[in-house]
Amino acid sequence: MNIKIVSTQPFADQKPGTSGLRKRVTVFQELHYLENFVQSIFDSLEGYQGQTLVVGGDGRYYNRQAIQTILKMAAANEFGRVLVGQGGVLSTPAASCIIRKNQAFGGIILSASHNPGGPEGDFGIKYNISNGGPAPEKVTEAIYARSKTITAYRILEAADVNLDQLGTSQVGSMTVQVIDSVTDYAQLMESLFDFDRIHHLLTSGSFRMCMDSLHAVTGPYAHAIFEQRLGAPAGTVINGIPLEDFGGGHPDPNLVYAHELVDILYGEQGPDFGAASDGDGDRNMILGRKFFVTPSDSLAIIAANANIVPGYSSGLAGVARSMPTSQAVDRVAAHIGIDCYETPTGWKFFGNLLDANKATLCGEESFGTGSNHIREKDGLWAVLFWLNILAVRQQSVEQIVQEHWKTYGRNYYSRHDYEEVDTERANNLITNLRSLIPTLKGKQFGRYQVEYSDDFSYTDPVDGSVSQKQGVRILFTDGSRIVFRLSGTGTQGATLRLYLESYEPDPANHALDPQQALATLITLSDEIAQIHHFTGLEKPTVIT
Ligand code: VG1
Ligand code: CO
Repeated sequence: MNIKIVSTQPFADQKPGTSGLRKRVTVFQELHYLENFVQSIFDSLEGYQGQTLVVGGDGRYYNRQAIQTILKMAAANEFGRVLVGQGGVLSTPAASCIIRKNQAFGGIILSASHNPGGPEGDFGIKYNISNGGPAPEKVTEAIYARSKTITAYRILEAADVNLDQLGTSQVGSMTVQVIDSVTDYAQLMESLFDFDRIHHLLTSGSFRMCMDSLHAVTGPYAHAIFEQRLGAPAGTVINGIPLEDFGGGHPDPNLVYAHELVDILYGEQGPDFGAASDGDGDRNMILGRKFFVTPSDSLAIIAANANIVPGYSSGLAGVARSMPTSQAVDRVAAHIGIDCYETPTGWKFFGNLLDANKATLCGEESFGTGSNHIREKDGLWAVLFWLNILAVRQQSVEQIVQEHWKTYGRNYYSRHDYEEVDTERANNLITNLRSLIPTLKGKQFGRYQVEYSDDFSYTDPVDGSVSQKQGVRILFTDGSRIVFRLSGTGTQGATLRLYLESYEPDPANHALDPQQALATLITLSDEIAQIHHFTGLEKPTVIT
């Protein structure tokens, strides 16, 4: 067995963002770049020798090469066993499921999620801990600190592993097990939802659905679950063959990028239900016929209907949402009488709440929903949750949402993204906003009066860790909010995200277009933050 100790120099830019380290593929291909980061992960961990590591990715370009390197480095660093998805493929939720099921020490997930792939696209790498969830900040900070001082990495000289063949092989003294990417995950889904009832719905002839996998990782999972197990007709899953470059598309399930699905659902005689998922399968978009469900509403509706879904019928311990996510779920929590937690953006902040059984359901406005079944958000889980609700309630998606608004009121919501802004200009905008915070309280802007403003800071109720500067929020006396933060997942310049929310209790006013309902707040946001002035952009690049 020949372990090489390779000398290297640190890279200054290996700071994990909202969800792991994301860079252009070409950056990851630089000499030692991937190896440095992987060794920095291992160097930040303790007691993994002889233990199990789960490895898999969303199948994007460079996935296979990266996995071969990681296997040889894991062997040289004395892991005992690696479980790797067939073809190197594991959706993010499946990886989380497999870490938990096998009591693995942790996992490495290769994905840049919804960012485009291919040789000119993005790549990413993320470490998940033994609970199956993204490493918390103290771990990602340790990895970053290590990456700045690293001088060498360890790698075994060995032949590549055949990732396509199920079964066990050796890399030095480490065992590599190539496992089916879908089986464990599909079993978990079957344990949570009423598959018989959903099967009946999908085979009744009166209900049609369309699932768009956007040429990304959920294709095989969706085929196995919806078409094979639940009886939906062949062709229900579209764009279901994962491609290394996602067919040149943007594997982001929203009204802008999943336009093929949107056209189908908004076309004549469209299906009753439509859904899409992202590059690594943790996001979801839910559509009814000619009807879009915002992710924030979806979370609230899932919470309100959890009692009719087998895996959740014994009640929810609590719910959690990221700070920018709309307060629709808060109203449901108050109604049921359970706690609602507000966390910074990124799934890593939900882990402790789920582990401590303080929250059962979690969600983000960015098309992410999930529960304590794993420790990641889960795209197909959300689709199945909706199917279960539809199968029991026998109403349309639109009817279910309208009834929800009638009961709880409607939280109009939208996110405006300003992408590829010059980093310095974006930082200046935020610095300027922060300096305004002390002056805002009580100020009147037309019909809006500022009740409160701050730069969101979160103290984890379980371990007491504090995360500061998580977004500038301005709350108004009528419950409306605007929130500003910079993205932590982009790879080019900076992305400013503006989150807008206003609450409308009166059902007579529930049929507005959100951009219209939020128009005054949109103008106000520019007035306060001078978005146009600082970014140089006339209007947002993406509105969701
Ligand atoms: C974005 C979303 C955030 C999500 C993160 C990872 O982060 O806003 O809610 O958790 O992506 O999602 P940011 O920092 O760019 O706003 V995924 O599907 O990339 O793992
Ligand atoms: Co994702």
